[in-house]
Amino acid sequence: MGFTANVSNFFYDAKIMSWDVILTILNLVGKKRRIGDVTPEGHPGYGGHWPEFKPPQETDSRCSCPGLNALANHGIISRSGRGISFVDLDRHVRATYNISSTLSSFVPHYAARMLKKSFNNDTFDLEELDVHNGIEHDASLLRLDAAFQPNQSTKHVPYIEELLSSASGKDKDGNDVITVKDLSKLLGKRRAVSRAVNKEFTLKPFHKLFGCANASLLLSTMGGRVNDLHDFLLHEQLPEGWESRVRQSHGLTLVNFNKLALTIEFGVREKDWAQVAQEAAEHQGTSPV
Ligand code: HEM
Ligand SMILES: *[C@@H]1O[C@H](CO)[C@@H](O)[C@H](O)[C@H]1NC(C)=O
Ligand SMILES: *[C@@H]1O[C@H](CO)[C@@H](O)[C@H](O)[C@H]1NC(C)=O
Ligand SMILES: CC(=O)N[C@H]1CO[C@H](CO)[C@@H](O)[C@@H]1O
Ligand SMILES: CC(=O)N[C@H]1CO[C@H](CO)[C@@H](O)[C@@H]1O
Repeated sequence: MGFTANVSNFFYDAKIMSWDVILTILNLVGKKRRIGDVTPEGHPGYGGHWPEFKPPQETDSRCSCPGLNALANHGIISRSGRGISFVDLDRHVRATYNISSTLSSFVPHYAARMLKKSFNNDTFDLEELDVHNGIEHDASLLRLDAAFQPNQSTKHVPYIEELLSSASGKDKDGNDVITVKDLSKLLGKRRAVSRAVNKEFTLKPFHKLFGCANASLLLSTMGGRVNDLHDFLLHEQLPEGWESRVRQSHGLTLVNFNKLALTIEFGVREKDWAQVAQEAAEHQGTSPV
């Protein structure tokens, strides 16, 4: 990337970060939205009515991210998952999940840079996001490592079921809820096992944080609720009547999002899983991962 692009990226980042701090403070003083009044009027999903869910066709493009696949499965972005503009992605991620304008703009900008495309003018297909060690990385919660499953839109159902059944919390109605601790524990296990069984394993600190960042979205936007996560992770579907659990008036900011991600990261104890990892490596000859 040229010098001008770097300079313009720098100013973009600085602007976004300062604005994000302001939004975080405004969220502290602002009133939370009423339950049932989170998805903005005029946007798909208003009043809990999401456009029809249709599972993807063979030829549709999907990626490793359940949040984006769900947008395509409901036709909020193109159902084919192709020709999506970064600008539309920003807008729809923001309104569907009630993500702050700073976070919803930052991530697609990051993706556009990764793909060497223009945020304002270009489009992409969902599968393009799965460049290994671009954003997509090893030791994920929902997918096998790319070395074992090159097609990262393929869900690894046993991982998802393990995540859903790991929920140790309860909400006030007694429903199962996934907690920060549950996520730290499972990420520790994924890292230890992947490191032991995957010869091509890589996980830079920055990708560790990405993993936690994405995991944290399960807690913030989905409230960790297992009933909702069942549809969201296994079918990449927004449950009927669902709305984002983020109710702050300016949406989930980068500051809050990173704070939660770091809390998860600090709880990760890869060492606790040494035994499990060793056994997985020993069994590798006889069964897949
Ligand atoms: C704004 C644009 C977004 C982009 C470009 C994006 C991209 C990605 C990518 C490339 C991955 C794969 C990372 C890996 O290898 O584990 C991923 C994972 C994930 N994303 Fe997104 N995502 C976006 C928004 C969202 C939103 C709004 C949610 C809301 C729920 C979400 C939830 C997740 C989850 C739960 C994972 C799985 C993490 C794991 O398996 O460990 N994403 N995302
Ligand atoms: C994007 O398109 C606009 C006009 O549509 C043009 O002025 C601008 O230079 C383009 N930007 C890039 C980065 O290609
Ligand atoms: C990738 O996997 C998905 C879901 O498992 C499937 O629908 C799609 O056709 C696969 N894509 C390729 C290129 O094999
Ligand atoms: C960033 C964003 O879109 N925030 C929205 C969160 O939800 C409330 C309620 O609809 C909206 O007013 C905010 O604009
Ligand atoms: C919305 C969001 O922040 N998604 C993150 C998912 O994880 C990738 C890397 O794994 C990040 O780049 C995205 O920002």
